[in-house]
Amino acid sequence: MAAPAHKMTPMPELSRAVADWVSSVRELTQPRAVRWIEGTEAEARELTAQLVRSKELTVLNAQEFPGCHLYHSAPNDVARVEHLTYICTRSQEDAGPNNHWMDPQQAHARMRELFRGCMRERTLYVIPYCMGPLDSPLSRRGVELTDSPYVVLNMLIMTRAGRAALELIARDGRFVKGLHSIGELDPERRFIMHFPEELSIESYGSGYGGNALLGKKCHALRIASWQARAEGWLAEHMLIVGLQNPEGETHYLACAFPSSCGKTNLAMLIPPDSLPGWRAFTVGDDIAWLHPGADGRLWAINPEAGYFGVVPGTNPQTNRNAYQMIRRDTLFTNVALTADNQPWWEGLTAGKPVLDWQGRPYDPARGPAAHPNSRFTVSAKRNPSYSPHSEDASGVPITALVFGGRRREVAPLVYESRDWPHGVLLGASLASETTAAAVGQVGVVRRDPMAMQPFCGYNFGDYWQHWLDVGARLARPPRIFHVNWFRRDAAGKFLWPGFGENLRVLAWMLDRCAGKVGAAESAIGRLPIAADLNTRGLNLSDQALAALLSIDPGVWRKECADLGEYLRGFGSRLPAALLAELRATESRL
Ligand code: OXD
Ligand code: MN
Repeated sequence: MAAPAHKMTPMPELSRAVADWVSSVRELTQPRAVRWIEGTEAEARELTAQLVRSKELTVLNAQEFPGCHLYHSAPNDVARVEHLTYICTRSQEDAGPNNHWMDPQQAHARMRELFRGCMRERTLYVIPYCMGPLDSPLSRRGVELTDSPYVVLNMLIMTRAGRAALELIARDGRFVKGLHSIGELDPERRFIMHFPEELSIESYGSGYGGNALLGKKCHALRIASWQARAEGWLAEHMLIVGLQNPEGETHYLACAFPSSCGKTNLAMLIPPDSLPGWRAFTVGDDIAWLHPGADGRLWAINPEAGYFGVVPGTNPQTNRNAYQMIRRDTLFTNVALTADNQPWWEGLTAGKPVLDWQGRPYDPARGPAAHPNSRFTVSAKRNPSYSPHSEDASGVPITALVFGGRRREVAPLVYESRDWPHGVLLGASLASETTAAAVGQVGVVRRDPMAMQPFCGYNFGDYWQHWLDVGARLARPPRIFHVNWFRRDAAGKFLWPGFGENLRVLAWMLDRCAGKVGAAESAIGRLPIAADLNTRGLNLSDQALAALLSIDPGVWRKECADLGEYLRGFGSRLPAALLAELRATESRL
């Protein structure tokens, strides 16, 4: 007689805590049905087919882009909404001047009114997920409840979602609760609320990735940064890349850049022909969770399983890996379409758009064909440079941390901090021109410490102290660098070629970490000695290199004065050690 088929426990029976919460949300939101996400491929296929039938997804040209689909978001819902994003802690001081704050009770009451009955005629999806490898002690878990099947498809790519995650939740009992509804997609009825003290998130009125895929910015940065502080680690807006040198040694770097400043390109860097023997491996493109290890080093995991990347500008020259990666099994959001149903975006040299990102006949007078913040969602495993260590339960050891901004002037191409506390000052001093990733004016310089301005779930003053404390615990801390790929000359031309050529700068950093090269001490930190930076084969004049490595003391005195004013805004929460670092820099200037 055949053995009876193995019967799996129904998902609602796996965790009482999750089931109770789902029941209470069901009562509040009144969905027509509840569906628990198992995380199987068949389920993803079925949901995709359902969205194709309802015309929410368009199937793209199956010859050129097999398995790819296009989604149009509401035109008023195309970016993160920082002005509607709140940290709701009992004390306003704990959220800090860097966050919008609302009293938790008031926020809950407001959100309850929005959520009440909002899912009538809709299905409530229950998505248990794990941020980080399933078997890693560094991973953390959550459950997102949403009425958006588009969010489900994205979460299935971006996280380890489904039954396995729920089994882990059932075992350790702790999870971040994320409740999401697209609501009416009305910007007047849109809020992204975080309750770090309760490990919960409530997001209403937006279907855009950063506001709606709650595992990403909301959990893996805002809530996780709070958890990380309590537990002694760091949740950072950083890519993780492994660089293998011609001798075959691999070192990992974690690099923080503000949104749309080339993190995905750097994470997937293609070594130029002029640097033979180098290889790059991507561990993560947006978020790093950094844990002090027993060996005194800092170890990193990428909590995500996919990339939610900016599409425009991606082409075989700028990022061949990304270009190849998004040619199959990719969900595109807000790109344009060609006559033969291929996705199209600014930066592609082939093809012509006929429909713009809103599905209207393309008219250049109405602006770009693809939205400047149009996105791809794709599994990290599709990346040709996917690191074989991406799933390592212990993470990868970090040799160097890199902070960078988009600055036309002021910051040199690269400099190194004197030590960890000075490195924390370098991170805290990050400033960058704003981009299309968030609603608001583009191209204005704003302070973005550690590239975490939109993402730190608590008071920056406490956060910098936490950085100082973590560093003090590391017997073998990574070295800390600052880069600026975006410096321009007087005519507005970029001085540095960027993209794969950035490897030259990263190679210099690794030489510094290995003690192979010296550096020129300057008031702001250690600069490369020009001869140590490999510029062979680059069309870079001596004057351009000198300009890239120059600092203007007058400009820097002003920069320090501005930074000091900003830092003092954190009052008594500002670590004295950070102010001392700034004073030391000022006196050197
Ligand atoms: C992102 C962002 O989407 O930083 O990664 O805005
Ligand atoms: Mn980001």
